[in-house]
Amino acid sequence: MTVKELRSTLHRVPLPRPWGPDVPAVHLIVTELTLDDGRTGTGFSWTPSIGAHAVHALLEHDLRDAVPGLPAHPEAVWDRLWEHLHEAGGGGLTTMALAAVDLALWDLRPDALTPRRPGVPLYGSGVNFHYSLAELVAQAERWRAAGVPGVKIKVGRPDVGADVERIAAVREVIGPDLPLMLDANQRWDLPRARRALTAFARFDPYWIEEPLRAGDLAAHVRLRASTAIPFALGENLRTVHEFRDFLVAGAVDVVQPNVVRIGGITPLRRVADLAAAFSVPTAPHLLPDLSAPLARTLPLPAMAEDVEDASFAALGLLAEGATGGLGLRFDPAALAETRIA
Ligand code: SMN
Ligand code: MG
Repeated sequence: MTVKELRSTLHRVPLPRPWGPDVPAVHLIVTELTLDDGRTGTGFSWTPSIGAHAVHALLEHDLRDAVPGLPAHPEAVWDRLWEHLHEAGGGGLTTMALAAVDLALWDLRPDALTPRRPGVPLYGSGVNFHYSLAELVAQAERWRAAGVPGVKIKVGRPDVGADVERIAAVREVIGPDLPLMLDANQRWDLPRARRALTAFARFDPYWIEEPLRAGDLAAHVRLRASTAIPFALGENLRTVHEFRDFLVAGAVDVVQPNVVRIGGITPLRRVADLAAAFSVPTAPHLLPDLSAPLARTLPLPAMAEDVEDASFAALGLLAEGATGGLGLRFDPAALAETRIA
């Protein structure tokens, strides 16, 4: 069985709850991959605001003519296409484009998401850096009412005291025992990270996420020596090699590959297998429609995350009656309405 044709479209989808003044919408690139027997798989790539047109261009100009005749096998296609695109970078835009092909190939496999376990906890994840204290507390109250098994909030204000005030308010709402994750989204340098984590320790953070610039392994190793708070990271690592280096250095406690940025299910599984060999669990980053089902297929899953009002379902992009291996069916009318290229 071989691949016959690849097509892709680009979409801009407004967020009902913007992720900040600069992120009122997210971008989605949808692929249709047809095999020589006529079967079609649907894949996608995704990015909040940066790179969507470039990913679409890579698919149209550099991948569309490279896929016909390839075996309909995700592992084989991934390695071939990664080499094909590598001149433009081993990870980043290239792997975001590759993901759209890889996911379409997995969609053609009915066993793509066969679970190894019944479920993984789905924690409440807030893109709430721009929320006022009152809005943040209201969100924590929604999560408490929903009975979520953990919550995550953004930190990284210039004034550590302002972060402490927000963490204390959320701790107060959720109680002393519920896992409370903190996500700095790479906002600190080493001295600021040390100061902040010292101030946060009394709230018993379940993990600190992306305390430093994502690729700066040496700084993570140095920060590690001054705090016992576990490190979660990986949404901005884009190759298996980068994950390997963090694991070997002992600089990560929970890996968080993003299924799109890493290049699809094929490399995400390679990362999760590698991490499990280091006794490090995997929490697939974002994309709640896929991350939770994907987490159930992994050797050592941590929690999966649910960002309020951000799933494809919540964005009105899905139709009933999914039949493919990914369990997603995009609504043709919603795709037509949001299409920009
Ligand atoms: C996050 C990153 C990108 C988009 C939404 C949310 C965040 C998370 O870092 O980990 O949930
Ligand atoms: Mg994060």
